[in-house]
Amino acid sequence: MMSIQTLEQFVMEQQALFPTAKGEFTRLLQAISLAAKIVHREVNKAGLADILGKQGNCNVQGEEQQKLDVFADHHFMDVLKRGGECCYLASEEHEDGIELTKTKRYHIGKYMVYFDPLDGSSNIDSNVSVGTIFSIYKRKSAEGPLQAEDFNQTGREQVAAGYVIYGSSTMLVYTTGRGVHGFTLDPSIGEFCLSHPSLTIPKNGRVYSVNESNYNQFPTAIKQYLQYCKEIDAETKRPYSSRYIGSLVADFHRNMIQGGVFLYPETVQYPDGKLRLMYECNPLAFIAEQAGGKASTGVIPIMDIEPTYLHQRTALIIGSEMMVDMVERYIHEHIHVE
Ligand code: P6P
Repeated sequence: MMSIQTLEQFVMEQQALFPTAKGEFTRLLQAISLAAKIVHREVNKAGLADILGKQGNCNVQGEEQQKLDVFADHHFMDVLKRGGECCYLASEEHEDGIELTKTKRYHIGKYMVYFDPLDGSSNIDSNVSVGTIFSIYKRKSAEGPLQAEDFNQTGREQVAAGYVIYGSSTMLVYTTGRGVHGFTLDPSIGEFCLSHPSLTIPKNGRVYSVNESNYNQFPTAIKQYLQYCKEIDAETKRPYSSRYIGSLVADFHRNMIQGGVFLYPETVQYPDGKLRLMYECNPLAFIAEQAGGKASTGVIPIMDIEPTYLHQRTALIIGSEMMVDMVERYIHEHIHVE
């Protein structure tokens, strides 16, 4: 009989490895886990409760807010504010981050959390998997107002990152730089249980994920790579399979499990790429690299990008190491041909 290890037990065991730890990170992850369970409950009954459809407002991205977007944002903000471990919260749904000065413990929380509360929410009404993505930093400045050095931290300085996928089952996948671990929610006991210890992404794969409708807008090197994917070659098991859900967490998670590469390159509409650095690309890049995969713009590693703006965008090529390498090779050769 398989023994059950909950997320809480797992994190406490990890904390025990650091005798000086005071449990702040454990409490932070418990808060994230609680918000994820609350969102899970609403996502799973969205079709029943009056929570489907559009909120009628637009978020700072100019995107129509889905009711579940607003619901998820509210609950992640609420549990993280009340948890007392954070000094700064930034959400895709708000133009500016929120600096938390005093917490109920009258000390300044040491963590900065950037999150996309419900990524892929435009898919909710069609019952497609959606997700939450979070990225965690430690403040660098001493107590007092946060400084530029706190906001300029690259993805390399994340202390933790993770995502929740609300799909056929609800999973929380996270890393603290010591491998990637996946937990599946067991609603019957209300706990995330360890189901994918030490998750690794296959070094190679046969799946590529891209919105092909943007083909004519892609850089030439990307077009050439997509042609490569379609060529018939038994030795390299091509043509590959094209799989695109249009929900980043769902596309990324499938490639984590099966192997594959996800591409959202620059387009005419999104000359810097569509996806957001701080709360989509950096956290998934941290997870990908910790799982033995790779994440880049096609030219530089995602986690080396210098942050300049909370909602800045970037091109994203992420997944199996050998597949990302191949995309980078096409881009590198093309840059040197032009
Ligand atoms: P497109 C969803 O809106 C999202 O932010 C990601 O979840 C997804 O990968 C991407 O946009 C899809 O964008 O332009 O292909 O619809």
